[in-house]
Amino acid sequence: MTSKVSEGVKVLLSFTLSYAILLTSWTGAQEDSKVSEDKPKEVICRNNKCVVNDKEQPLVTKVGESVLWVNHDKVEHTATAEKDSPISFDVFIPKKDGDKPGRSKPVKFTKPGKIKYFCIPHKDVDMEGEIIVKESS
Ligand SMILES: [Cu+2]
Repeated sequence: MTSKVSEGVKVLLSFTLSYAILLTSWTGAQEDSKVSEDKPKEVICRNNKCVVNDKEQPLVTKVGESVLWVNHDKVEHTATAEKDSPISFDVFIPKKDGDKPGRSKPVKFTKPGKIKYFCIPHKDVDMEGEIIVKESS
């Protein structure tokens, strides 16, 4: 009798667990697609580096989409396109305020191209990044 009860608990537990895992992964996927469709893509500034998905550079985006910079450093940065870049921008990236990271204004891309950019105060430590803007299909 006792073994039957514990068997039942085991089955119930494993069912609950797999359901929980399924639910978690489904929610994560939903959130991901929402981010890429409605919100600007984000470049993270950390330790005077521009980071996309932990390491990945360049950031690839499309015409009509926007990009902004989120700063976890206690110093200000800029995202400034190189002079020979086909698309020019120069945005100020505020430093973090307490626990709240600084956020730049979004940059919306209106034509395709490959952009190299840098941070004015940290060009000497190679704080730079690259964005590829693809034709929207
Ligand atoms: Cu900087």
